[in-house]
Amino acid sequence: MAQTHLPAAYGFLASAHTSGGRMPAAVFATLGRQTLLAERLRAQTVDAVLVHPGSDADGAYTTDGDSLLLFAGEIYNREEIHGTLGTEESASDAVLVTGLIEKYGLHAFRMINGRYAALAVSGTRVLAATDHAGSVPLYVRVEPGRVLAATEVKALAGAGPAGRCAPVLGARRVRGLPGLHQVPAGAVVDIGVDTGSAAVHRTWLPPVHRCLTEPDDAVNAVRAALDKAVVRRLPAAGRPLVVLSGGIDSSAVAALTAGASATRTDTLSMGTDVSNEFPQARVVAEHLGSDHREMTVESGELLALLPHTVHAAESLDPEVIEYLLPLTAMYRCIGGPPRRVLTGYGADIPLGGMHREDRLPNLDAAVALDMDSFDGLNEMSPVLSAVSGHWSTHPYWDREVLELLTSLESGLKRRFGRDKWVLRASVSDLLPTETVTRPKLGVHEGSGTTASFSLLVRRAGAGEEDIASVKAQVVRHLFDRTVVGGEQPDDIDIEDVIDKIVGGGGT
Ligand code: IOT
Ligand code: MG
Ligand code: MG
Repeated sequence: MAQTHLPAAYGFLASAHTSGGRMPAAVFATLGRQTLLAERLRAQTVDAVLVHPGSDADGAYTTDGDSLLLFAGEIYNREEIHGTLGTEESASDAVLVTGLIEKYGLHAFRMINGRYAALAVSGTRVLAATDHAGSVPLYVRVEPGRVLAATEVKALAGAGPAGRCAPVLGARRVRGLPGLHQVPAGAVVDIGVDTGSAAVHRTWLPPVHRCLTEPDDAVNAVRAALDKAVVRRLPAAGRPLVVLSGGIDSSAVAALTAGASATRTDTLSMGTDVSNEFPQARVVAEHLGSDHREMTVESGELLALLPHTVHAAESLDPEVIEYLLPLTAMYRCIGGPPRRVLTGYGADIPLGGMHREDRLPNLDAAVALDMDSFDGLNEMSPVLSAVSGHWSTHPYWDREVLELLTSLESGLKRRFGRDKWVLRASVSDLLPTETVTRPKLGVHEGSGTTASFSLLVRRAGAGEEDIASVKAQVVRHLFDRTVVGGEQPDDIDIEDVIDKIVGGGGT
């Protein structure tokens, strides 16, 4: 049986070919069972591996002799899709996507509000698609006669020489892995397998307009949209788990979860021996009556997980890695059977929360820049929690919530001297005043991660002015070894890496 509270699959690796060729080994950081498919379609053959949390992957693919669809992740606007297709309520997400493709062709992906990567093979064509945020990363390698695709690029690292690989114009190439491209966020790549042609079509773009909405209307709209996004993400069975810092973003998610859930809510906070936000999270947990757990990670152990974070996120951005490191450590400590985890991640991007900027022109410039530059950072990747079997989902990056938040004029984001004002006002009846008015603190600050990483770099002998560049080199080095080179993160000693980079002026 598939797990009813989890997606049917977390990821996949696939080879669609008209000529032949071996599929690379199924190397995933994602933990799960693997199901192998070998389908001889009319015009091509598909070999695939689905990685999934339940005992089967039945809801993650469809096949009918001429076409095959692979789907990792989940859809949040299932009801609307049922409305247009007339499908059964029990239809799997893969069945819904197949129905949308039959009706709309590659434009199907414009219709979906979800957290997914999909591969649709039909005739001699392959469509490779991500959700609007590219929140389940997807990579492709195109050569005449064969297309490879995978939700983790490390699974394609052993695909052989890139000599015959075709370019995918408009898609980012991957460091150290010639021939590989990442499918852009909110895009579908239309590939002709026999010719190796590839064209990128956009299915979503961040809004660039801003709405001069009445403050009360904006507050009500944010509350309604966020509530809907949270409800759509609750588990069908079992308790929801919210990762809670006690900041406004995750506290709002926890409050809406507790209000809508048929069961009690579990909340979880992480901290380190250096720093934590435990008192602030406890205030929220007590107010909501959640079953709350705190976990403390020793900062040496935290930093030792840098290779694991890069291995899971496949990201080269050193700042993003600092945000994701404490979250990686936390997900690893959850333990037990696979859980559905709701986060407050991503709220600061459309609301400009990271910028502590009170001048409205600058605030909107920061929002516009961040909404233009998130693609490829992989900060929302499900692999971060899936390395321990858990499924994470981010209500603020629900397509409807994200569009609404992004498009509000900056005076609603910064108002009465407060950042993220519209969000704070929208949940002020659900949370203690001290939570609603609490200033922003980033996870990398609250856990002491940035400070601990800097200290390690300084101890290795780096000067103050070199810290940022050393960190960037460390992240690149870890990417080269764990993602490109296939080394296990457990086998890498982070202090050794830093010593070599600082001592040798590089590696
Ligand atoms: P922050 O907003 O502090 O945390 C993101 C989420 O991680 C929280 O909402 C919460 O669900 C979880 N979390 C954070 N700290 C803890 C903790 N101590 N215990 C348990 N859960 C916790 C960075 C940031 O400030 O995180 N993320 C930004 C965006 C980064 C910038 N990216 C970009 N420009 N593309 C964010 O919007 O989340
Ligand atoms: Mg936040
Ligand atoms: Mg925070």
